[in-house]
Amino acid sequence: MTLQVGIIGTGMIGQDHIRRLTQVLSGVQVVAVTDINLERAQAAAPAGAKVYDTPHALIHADHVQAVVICSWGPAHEEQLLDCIAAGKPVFCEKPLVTSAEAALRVMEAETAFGRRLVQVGFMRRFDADYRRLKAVIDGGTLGAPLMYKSTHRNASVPEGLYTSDMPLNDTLVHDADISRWLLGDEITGVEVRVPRRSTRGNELRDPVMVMLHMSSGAIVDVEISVNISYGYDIRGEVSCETGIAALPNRPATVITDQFGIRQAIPEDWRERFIEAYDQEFREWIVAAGQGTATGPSTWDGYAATLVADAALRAVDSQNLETVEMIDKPGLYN
Ligand code: NAI
Ligand code: ISE
Repeated sequence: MTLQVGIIGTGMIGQDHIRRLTQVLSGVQVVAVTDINLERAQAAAPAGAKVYDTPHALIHADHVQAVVICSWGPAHEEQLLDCIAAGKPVFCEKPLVTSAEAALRVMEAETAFGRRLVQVGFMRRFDADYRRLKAVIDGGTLGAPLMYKSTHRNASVPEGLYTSDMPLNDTLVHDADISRWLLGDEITGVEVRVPRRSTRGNELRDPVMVMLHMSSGAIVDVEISVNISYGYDIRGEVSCETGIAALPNRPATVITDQFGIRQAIPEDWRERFIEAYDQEFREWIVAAGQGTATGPSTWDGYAATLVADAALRAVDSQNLETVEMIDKPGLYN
């Protein structure tokens, strides 16, 4: 069976997902696209796909069996609620939504529907290296995880479009989600420190150091730098009671020349996580074909949103800001 999907938002990641759904993966066909910029939607539409004027029209079109949301974060809530109202499985790029209240509204709609429909685009959970790292932690041979260091460096971000809140409410959500998943723990508090500012981002608050306090007592320290220039560098190292487990350096051709011996560094998230995004969609296609979702859920999107909110409070207060979650609905167990 071929899953017929509609894509909302045909910007950078929307185009990359269209490429993987049309040229890389099987069992799926992009049959519809839309964007507030209709010219961009027309240009990105693969052969045979219909361009819709609005997300609502795309979501409710009979030939669209499942939806992929790649629009900006503030647009996600309305589009998610519309997909749930239509009873259609939906893959939504991170962040799920941009406020805790909005996350609760999506959760309420999904729990009332009675079946998981929403999958959030936390692709690190599908990355083979992160999965191996988790298997070591879960295996217990190194004892309990005590500390985790999560390094998240972007070569650059679009000037003017990427604002000072975004390291904390757009970028940090990946580190928050992977920390909860790797350590099997919940985040209960957030601290933020702002070191000397990089001049490369002009007035942008960059870099930031974030400390995530976990319910077990473990502490996660996150470095976020978004204008580091040399490449997209993602690292992770877990300190356990009797040993350390870390992500490997990415395999890359070793170049030897007059500048020394070196390996290329990925340019951005598209390159670094290419296989993770492929695997994320492989698993989504199977689940959506069965009318549901897998992996990161609305609950996980809610948790990451609470952490972003707490981080924004913490950067102003310079205090430890607490994260308080509602009781987990049974749907997400
Ligand atoms: P972008 O700005 O390149 O593209 C967003 C597109 O959505 C634009 O074409 C815009 O016109 C369209 N759009 C915005 N609001 C809309 C609406 N209400 N209805 C229809 N179309 C609308 O942004 P980019 O980088 O592609 O990011 C899109 C989403 O993907 C964001 O939520 C972002 O956080 C997420 N993202 C996730 C990544 C990951 O690693 N998982 C990497 C990059 C982005
Ligand atoms: C972007 O939206 C992503 O999700 C990338 O994975 C992240 O590294 C980047 O900082 C975000 O802006």
